[in-house]
Amino acid sequence: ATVEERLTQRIVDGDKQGLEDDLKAALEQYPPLEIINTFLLDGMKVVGELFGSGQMQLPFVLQSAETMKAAVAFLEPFMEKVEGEEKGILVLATVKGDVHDIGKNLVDIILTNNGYKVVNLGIKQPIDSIVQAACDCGAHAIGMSGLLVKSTVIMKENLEEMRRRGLDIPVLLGGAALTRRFVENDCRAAYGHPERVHYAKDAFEGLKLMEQIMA
Ligand code: B1M
Repeated sequence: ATVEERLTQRIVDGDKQGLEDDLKAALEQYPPLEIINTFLLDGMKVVGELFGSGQMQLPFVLQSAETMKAAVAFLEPFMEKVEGEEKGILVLATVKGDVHDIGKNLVDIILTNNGYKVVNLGIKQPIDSIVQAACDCGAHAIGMSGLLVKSTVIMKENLEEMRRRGLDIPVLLGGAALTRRFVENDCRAAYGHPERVHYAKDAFEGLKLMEQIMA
């Protein structure tokens, strides 16, 4: 198999043995983010399909996730970083009840490498903690991630709560279960400032939106 195929298969199999050697070989041909976005995420897609159709059990999904995290951690130091003044502050969290954090952490890495300060609160964060952190650090935006269908409902409730508190801070929403339509119809209507609620399909769109917010 080619190095590209091996990397995808390593994510599917949750196989870390020799992972770094394959990543090093791939780095000779591709920039680190391309390795993540193509070969590694292709593997996660397969894992999602196998799990969704009952052909893969949860402990193996966890192993795949750990392999993905190890790969991202290995590649991180090889990524290009923008030097200079801090461009803005984002408070970032996976919402209450949700443990998925690979996508959220990619958003953190990409924004941090592009000059933003990211206050990454971690997983299962209730809205109180998110709002508190945003106030404490003077955030320019709040980013919420969530992969479960349940989490999309939580995001909407969070926006309702923020509206009750009279907040007007811009919000980025992302995660596999979200759709642009749900964000633009339901989530926007829940917030006092609909035009400040944004859907980010992927981490790069998150960066683009942050640049727009700070412009
Ligand atoms: Co879970 N899981 N999982 N899981 N898991 C999904 C999400 C699922 C779709 C799998 C499936 O059934 N096919 C399904 C959800 C179904 C639903 O809600 N309808 C599911 C389920 C059911 C569950 C459990 C309930 C299983 C159980 O316990 N019976 C459980 C939930 C626990 C909980 O949260 N309370 C569970 C647990 C787990 C593991 C712990 C084993 C593991 C997570 C490990 C971890 O994250 N540390 C896991 C994994 C790995 C997955 C899949 C296979 C892969 C997720 C992933 O990391 N993708 C996933 C399948 C899928 O998503 N189709 C699945 C790669 C990642 C880069 O993508 O996070 O979408 P993603 O991020 C993207 C964009 O969405 C975007 O940028 C990234 C790309 O650049 N993005 C943002 C994300 N957040 C953003 C925020 C932004 C901007 C962009 O700004 C703020």
